[in-house]
Amino acid sequence: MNQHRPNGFATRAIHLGYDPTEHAGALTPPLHLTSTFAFDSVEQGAALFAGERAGHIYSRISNPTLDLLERRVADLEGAEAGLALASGMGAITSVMWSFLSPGDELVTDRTLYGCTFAFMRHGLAKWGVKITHADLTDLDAVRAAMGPRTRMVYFETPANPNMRLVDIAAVSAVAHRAGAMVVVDNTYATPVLTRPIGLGADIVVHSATKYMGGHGDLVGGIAVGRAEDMMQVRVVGMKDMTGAVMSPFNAMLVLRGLKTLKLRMERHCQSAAIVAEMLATHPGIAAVYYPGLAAFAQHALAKRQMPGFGAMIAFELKGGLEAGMAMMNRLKLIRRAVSLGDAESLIQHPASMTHSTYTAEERQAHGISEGLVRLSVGLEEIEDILDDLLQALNASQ
Ligand code: MET
Repeated sequence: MNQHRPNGFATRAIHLGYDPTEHAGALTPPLHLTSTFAFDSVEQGAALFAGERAGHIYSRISNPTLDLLERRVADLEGAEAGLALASGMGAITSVMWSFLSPGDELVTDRTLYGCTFAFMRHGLAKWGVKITHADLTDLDAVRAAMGPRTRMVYFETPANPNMRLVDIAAVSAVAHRAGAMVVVDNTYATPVLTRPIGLGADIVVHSATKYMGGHGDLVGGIAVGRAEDMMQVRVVGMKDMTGAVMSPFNAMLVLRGLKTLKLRMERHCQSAAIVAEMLATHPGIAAVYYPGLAAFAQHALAKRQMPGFGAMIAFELKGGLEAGMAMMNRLKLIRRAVSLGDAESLIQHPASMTHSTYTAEERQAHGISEGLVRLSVGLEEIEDILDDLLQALNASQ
């Protein structure tokens, strides 16, 4: 194995952990489309099952194509080990089932992606885990929420859909003092813009469906953290509880996406900053939530924690829900679709789509307004994105 470890982020995203000379000179890593692995002997198979030998047994447990992806993402996130899963929710649920037991408490932010919120409310709570939604942007509230049975603190930064940021280092310090582990959903920022492990988080989860894959052609998830913790998620959460393993084919697509992740994020950030400025000065807009705007409530934290501000923007029209829906229906280029991080710009209405898992009362209590519009700024030419938004905004005034 070629031991050379390049330094640069993009270089590692392209080369790390793969040596063509070990694979007939193939420039790109082979796709191991296999469900099972043949043993040399019964004894060797038994030794693999007993954990006395390293090697692959069955693709629900590990697979060489996934292995490369797991090592690459772990490296990019600054973590010891990684695990590829069937979806972002597969990653989140496999991590939580691995570490939480009945009677444990989970402290989480007020705002979460709809299906994560629903899993806690309808999954974990039903199995005896107490869920406390605290305002994680307020350190006193974080301290007050911690109890003797708090096992995990979980949050997204920026949060889906309203862009709230959480100070990863400060919250991790409070959580660790109380003996809790910290799990961060880093899907919006990607390791290009935030590396939570270096700031104190224990585990990072991702929907690889989004920026990592980057082309809207797969559903996948990733978890990274300490080798020991990832082994626990692999052999308990994923193997025994969720079975949420990523397919080798999707792992290959994510490996391909990773090669251009940094390049794409640079362009995504550049275009989103221009769109956010345009929205912030448009007469039809009531509020814009984008961490890069000087007027963003947590702009100082954004500058400290993120070298770039991402390409997700939330905003509200002066005409509220009705005006927002009319505007979205007038768009000709930007697609009305959930998901994010694709080459195509995508727009959606959280209250009736991604966050319809909350009741209207819950949305209000958790800071998700009914009129909020969520935009994922894509990789089209900026002039075309602006033209489409402007024609839709101006027509609906
Ligand atoms: N997690 C994705 C999003 O936030 C898809 C959500 S709806 C099933 O857009």
